[in-house]
Amino acid sequence: MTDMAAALGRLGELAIEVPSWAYGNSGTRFKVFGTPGTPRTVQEKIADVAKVHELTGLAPSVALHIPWDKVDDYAALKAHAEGLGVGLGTINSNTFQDDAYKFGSLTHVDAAVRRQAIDHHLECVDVMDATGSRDLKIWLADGTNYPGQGDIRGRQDRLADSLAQIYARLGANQRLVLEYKFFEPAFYHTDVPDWGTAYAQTLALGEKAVVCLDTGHHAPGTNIEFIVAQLLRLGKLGSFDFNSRFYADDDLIVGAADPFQLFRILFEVVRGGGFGADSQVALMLDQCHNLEEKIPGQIRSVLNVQEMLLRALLVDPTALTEAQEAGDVLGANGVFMDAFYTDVRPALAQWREARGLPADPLAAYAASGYQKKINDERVGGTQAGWGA
Ligand code: PSV
Ligand code: MN
Repeated sequence: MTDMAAALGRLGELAIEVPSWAYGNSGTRFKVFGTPGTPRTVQEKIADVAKVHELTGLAPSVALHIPWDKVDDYAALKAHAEGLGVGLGTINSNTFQDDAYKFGSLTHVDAAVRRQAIDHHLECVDVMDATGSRDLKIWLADGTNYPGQGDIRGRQDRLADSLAQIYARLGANQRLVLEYKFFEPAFYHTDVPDWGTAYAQTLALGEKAVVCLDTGHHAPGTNIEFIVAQLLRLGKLGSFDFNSRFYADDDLIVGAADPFQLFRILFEVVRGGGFGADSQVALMLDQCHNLEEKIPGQIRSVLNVQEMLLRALLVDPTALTEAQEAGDVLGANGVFMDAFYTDVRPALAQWREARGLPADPLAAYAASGYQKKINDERVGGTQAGWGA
């Protein structure tokens, strides 16, 4: 196994972008429960992100969602975030909550609706110019519910055309990140259902277009780490939306449902050069905390990624390659599993303390009084939510 000190030596490079919407209320299509202390504004969401970062050192930036996080002055918002010690990250577009998009957005048959959806993305790039964000992340709800309802091929062609118009607006250092999801809200076909489609569409656009892999967006049993390895190999893995799922797109805490899967994914990330200061792969969360408290939920999430990354870094690449090349099936598997089964928590606690961070960030949060403070302060107004 790789030496623990050597593995810990790489851990300081880990940064996880957190989603603004995780700090607001969310729920299922049956009910959105309110929670005391929930932010009313994007500024309050950012304050909560700053708390997560202060206690973990892991969440230096927050992804925004437009129009949920729309403000008049993005330069002021950036200054607010930086004043709290965090930055503004990916800008997420939203073409799934306007009546005009009932039958699609970037794929719609009506040129006027397509125009509206394209213009929304151009507005998002304006926001990116003001915030200094690198990435425009596009997840589309476009699809159909019944065979024959839409022209699958025509929709693909219109999608390509719409994306090209958005791509043309990007600055030199900006990227278009296309996210795929196999179903929901469309139940028959989805216009960007899989990594192959996202790959084909982004390949046609050019170098500044890459793919977002949301771990919750695959059919049960899918070998996600294979997709990670393949997209890294092809130079098209732009970002992750981490979360975990038991059934559909559950958006639960990353690593909660299947820690071993998270380990396998992070191993391929490290193996493929997707981790580290030189990597262009953005590690993000895309989660909702419907029942648990949101800030501890986010702390637990970033810690889960950190723990599993450290285990992945413990895999000895030389020993693994030797066993693989010798056809030593069980030996290779053993190298892998030894790292996975290592309890890294004591070493991590020491590592945190050495860096001036609390050994146990969740306990530190509970002791901080922050939750009581925001519960007391954030009274009145409208709690932020996903607006469904
Ligand atoms: C919808 O499934 C979704 O969760 C996508 O994963 C996006 O990343 C996110 O919403 C925000 O739009
Ligand atoms: Mn996502």
